[in-house]
Amino acid sequence: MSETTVPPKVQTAPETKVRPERPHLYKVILLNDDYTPREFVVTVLMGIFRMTEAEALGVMLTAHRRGACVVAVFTREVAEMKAQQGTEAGQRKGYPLAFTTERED
Ligand code: TYC
Repeated sequence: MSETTVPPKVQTAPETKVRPERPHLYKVILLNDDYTPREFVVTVLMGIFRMTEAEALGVMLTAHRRGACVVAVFTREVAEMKAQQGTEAGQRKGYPLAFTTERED
């Protein structure tokens, strides 16, 4: 005896595909100043942005020479958190080190 129950055929609306919006991306920008020691900038970049020493050195030197350098690109929350962490790391040492964020086009 097969007591198999057959599920009733229910009329459903055609599946509507939900496609979440692609989130905007934000650049984290390192700003040059005349006071923060180069080595400290490199240490902060390595610690917060998981860069190698060579990468951090390159970014620090670009900011030093040109006034600013894009460090990395993230979603808004992550970019703002990392910019704040970097800026606060400088403030704790009394340095004017500053990171900003800027939305990509
Ligand atoms: N200009 C600083 C100095 O000569 C070093 C420095 C580089 C500071 C990059 C900030 O984003 C910066 N000590």
